[in-house]
Amino acid sequence: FEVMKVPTTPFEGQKPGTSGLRKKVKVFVQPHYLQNFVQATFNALTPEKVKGATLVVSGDGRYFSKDAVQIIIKMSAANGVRRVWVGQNGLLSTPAVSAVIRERVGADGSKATGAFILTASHNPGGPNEDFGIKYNMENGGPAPEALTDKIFENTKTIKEYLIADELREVDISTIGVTNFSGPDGPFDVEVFDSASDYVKLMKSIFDFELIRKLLSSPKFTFCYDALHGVAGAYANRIFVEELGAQQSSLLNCTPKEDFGGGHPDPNLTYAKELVERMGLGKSNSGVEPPEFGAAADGDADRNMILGKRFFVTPSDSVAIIAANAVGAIPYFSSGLKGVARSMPTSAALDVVAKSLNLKFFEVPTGWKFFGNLMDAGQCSICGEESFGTGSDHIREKDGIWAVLAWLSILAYKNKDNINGDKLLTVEDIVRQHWATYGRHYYTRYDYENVDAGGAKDLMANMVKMMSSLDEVNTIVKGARSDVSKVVNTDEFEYKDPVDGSVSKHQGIRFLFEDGSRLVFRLSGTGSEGATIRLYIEQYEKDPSKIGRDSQEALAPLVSP
Ligand code: VG1
Ligand code: CO
Repeated sequence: FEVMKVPTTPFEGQKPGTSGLRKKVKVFVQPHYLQNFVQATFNALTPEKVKGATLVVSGDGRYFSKDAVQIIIKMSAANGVRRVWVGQNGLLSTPAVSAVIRERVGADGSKATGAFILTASHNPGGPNEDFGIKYNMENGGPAPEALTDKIFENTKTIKEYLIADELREVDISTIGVTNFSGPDGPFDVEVFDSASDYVKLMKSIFDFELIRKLLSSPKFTFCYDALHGVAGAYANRIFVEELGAQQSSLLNCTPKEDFGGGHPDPNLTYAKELVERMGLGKSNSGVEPPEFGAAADGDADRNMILGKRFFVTPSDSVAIIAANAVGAIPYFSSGLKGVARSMPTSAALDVVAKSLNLKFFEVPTGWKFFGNLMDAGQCSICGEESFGTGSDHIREKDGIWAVLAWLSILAYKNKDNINGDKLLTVEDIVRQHWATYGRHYYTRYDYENVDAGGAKDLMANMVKMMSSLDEVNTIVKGARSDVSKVVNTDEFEYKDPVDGSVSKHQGIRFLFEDGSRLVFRLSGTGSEGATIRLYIEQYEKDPSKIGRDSQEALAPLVSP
């Protein structure tokens, strides 16, 4: 093949957000738009690093992915990349990409040096919805801010990109290697099975035999909803083939380009079918709900855990996994190195860390901040309130891992009574946890698609207001007399303990005397306008008060 230099001009707004560049498909399909971003990334990585590289290119299979894979293959060839690895049909979950970078060894002994992940995660897909792209590094984790800043700078000055335009399209539906020959030597594209490497990794972490026993217990029933995202490509292999769950326990497990028209976000609002099935919906079908239910987002890095008629908050979930990991999960048998959560996530994990005497870290929102801690051997388990949970087995959050972690805890706690009359349930485990550690009532409000300028002004006004605690308390007390006093306000700032880098303006916090907390921050994953998030939390240690409905418990903090 030959290398073409294509002249181009910059596009505005190609700034990677919390997790890559996300825009409407209509924006991405403009001529040169994707190409500019990919070339800006190659340039940021520097030609020396790109030449001879082994790149993984795949994603959640959303609309425009297949075209994007071919474009990136052609640009990789032209930029001197040695080989590109593609999951069959362009499908790889975000956690699987991370696993492939870290674990997969090519037939010739090659290892991946990085990846383009094609996803807009939990955002809807289809011709009128979102597409996204992000770059992951050699450790399997998202590019750090230093690199994404450089990529953004490059997008503002880009003048040309390199592409092997005539390269014939690679059939990504068939496993195998395609060889090409370019000016710098050979270039290969290898299409491989999307699930094998990931399944192998999961089997090395968990006791599959133990989980299998739980799933075959007559008292245990299971349900998994992939919301038509890429998790479906793994659910069948893991839950049905490896662990013996029934095929009928899988909902929406065929990956679709538009996620069946739905919003592939695993929460009580969007995972409607699962929520109904678990007995948490409005209709009462009369059918007894399963004991355990879970869902994933489009790229399968998020998870929602449900028990029968019971919702586990993500902040509780990570705390409970951390409290039970040693013992229940073989990977952690020699203990936890430390734990971490994102700032807006509730302090349930802090209490566990304190009681188990574990190293603890609070980082800004976004998984990229956990990577350094993990690489430095300081953190084993971490999580975010936004349905993200994971560990240092990879450098992304991992939806299926979280489900396997919960199944492991259930299997372990029930192991001596697995065929008995009554199993310990998800709800039992959560209530026992609250009884031991206290309960963090928690909720989050999202004000979506508001005017971007207005949202910025609102945040700026709040920063101004913060300078006077008296003024803040007058407003708070004026609204509700039954909440405690604000004793501190700040804008969260993080200094990475490993590389010393500083991230500022990560959210505005109002900390109350009784440990309650209000946090405001602007979302960094939307594709249009702005989204303001408000996180509300209240700690209750009194065992007689831990069983309340969370909306009711939080009402004083929520209602003006
Ligand atoms: C949201 C969540 C954040 C998460 C991010 C990516 O970001 O709040 O916790 O890491 O999405 O998740 P933001 O900036 O919109 O609040 V995913 O599943 O998109 O990779
Ligand atoms: Co996601």
